[in-house]
Amino acid sequence: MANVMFKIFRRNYFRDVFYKLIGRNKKLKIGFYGHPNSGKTTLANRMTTDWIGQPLGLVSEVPHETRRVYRQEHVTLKQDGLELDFDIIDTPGIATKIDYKDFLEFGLSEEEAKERAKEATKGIIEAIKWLDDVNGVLLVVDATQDPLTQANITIMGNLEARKIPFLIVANKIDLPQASTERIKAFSPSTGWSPSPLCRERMWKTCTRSW
Ligand SMILES: Nc1nc2c(ncn2[C@@H]2O[C@H](COP(=O)(O)OP(=O)(O)O)[C@@H](O)[C@H]2O)c(=O)[nH]1
Ligand SMILES: [Mg+2]
Repeated sequence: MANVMFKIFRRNYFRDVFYKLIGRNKKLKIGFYGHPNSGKTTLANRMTTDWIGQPLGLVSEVPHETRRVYRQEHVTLKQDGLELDFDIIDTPGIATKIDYKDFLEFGLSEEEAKERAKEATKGIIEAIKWLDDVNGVLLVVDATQDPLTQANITIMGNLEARKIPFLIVANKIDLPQASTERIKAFSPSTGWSPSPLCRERMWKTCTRSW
């Protein structure tokens, strides 16, 4: 996963694109958005561990493990004479429905499950507020699932309205049920089509906006 990110950065892809969009003097703040359990924290941890030697947040198979926004400032990537300094913002999963009963099957007590549901709801609101502060987003989708969901469409609609550039990242492609084709097909089906630049330099899947 991180190797692929390296390839993108080595080609100065993000740097060129973001600098063009936000200007050289502004700080790069990249938000990780997507469904609960799509792998946002895992990816953010890989990036921060590789580049600054420390993970950012907790990973769990129980949905909504991340219930507040975590920010790692000054993630500096040095590669081939290039230095890129940015902030990584890992957000709680965006879900359109949170039911505490769904957590019971993971062995949580009713009290714990209710508390988790309450915190997760607050976390979603916090994540949406953070859209005011990010200048680029990785929309992390689980490639074993159908990406055409209300939550993903809502996130993309928000990004589009705010003119925030984003990449769709097809995660969990190591699993046999994963389908990157379905993720690629997702862009046109929602009215977004990959730009020629994205097609050329695609990392797994890439959608419009630059
Ligand atoms: N097989 C596989 N599992 C992954 C991958 N990325 C994350 N996971 C697992 O998916 C679960 C949710 O990951 P997490 O990073 O907490 O998701 P988040 O809720 O989006 O932050 C955890 O059990 C991870 O180990 C991946 O690329 N492949
Ligand atoms: Mg998380």
